[in-house]
Amino acid sequence: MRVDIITIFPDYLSPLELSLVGRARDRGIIDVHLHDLRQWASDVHRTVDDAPYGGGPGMVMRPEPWWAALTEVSESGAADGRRPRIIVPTPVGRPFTQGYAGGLAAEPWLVFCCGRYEGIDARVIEAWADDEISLGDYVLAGGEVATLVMVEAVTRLLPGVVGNAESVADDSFANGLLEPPVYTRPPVWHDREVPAVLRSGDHGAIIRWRREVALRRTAQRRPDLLAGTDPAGTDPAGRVAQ
Ligand code: 6GU
Repeated sequence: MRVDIITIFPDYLSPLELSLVGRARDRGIIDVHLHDLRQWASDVHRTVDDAPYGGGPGMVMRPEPWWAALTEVSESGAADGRRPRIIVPTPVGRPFTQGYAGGLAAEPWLVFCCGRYEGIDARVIEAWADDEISLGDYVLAGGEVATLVMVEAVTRLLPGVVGNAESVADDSFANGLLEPPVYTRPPVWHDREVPAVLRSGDHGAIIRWRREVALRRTAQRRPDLLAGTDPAGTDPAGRVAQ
């Protein structure tokens, strides 16, 4: 999979050199390209923002550098007849979910557009974005951290990245339930015992116990998951509504 990230803070994405994503890059499973948006700013000051039409606080990212960046980045793969899926992280997007991550993992090429300030001029988004995606109901300073989250969630779904494919299939949300707690040795620690069933060797009983605890945990912490009212973001083929 190829991943392009356009940002005014390429250094913000340096965690992608580490750990699971870093190893996937070393092994050629994902090919990450970071781009500094200012390289497409045409004035001497490399300005990428301007005041909002209609007034109000803050600044808006100007359309010209974004348009030039997206044109050049998209064309860089056009020789292979490829077109990227273009994602804009934004608090006004549809929710990011495990199902949506799974849909992205099936794409050959993703482009993340990291906005700052009050956001990117809406004409860029109308013309270029396939999806506008939010991490949740809170506001971050820009799309960079959200992009880190999405790239990590997608990378661990790519074949060969996580050793045991079952550990991905069992993840919280993969089956609609929160995972049960886990334990390792020693069997007693600070007067706290590992549940006897997990040490019983009775595989059927262990499966039943885990399912029961997962259900109880989900009912207590995330009743919305049991109600099946998961918002539109789980549609892996979902495109931004125009
Ligand atoms: Cl994707 N971006 C920003 N700036 N804030 C957010 C977000 C994204 N998701 C939740 N808050």
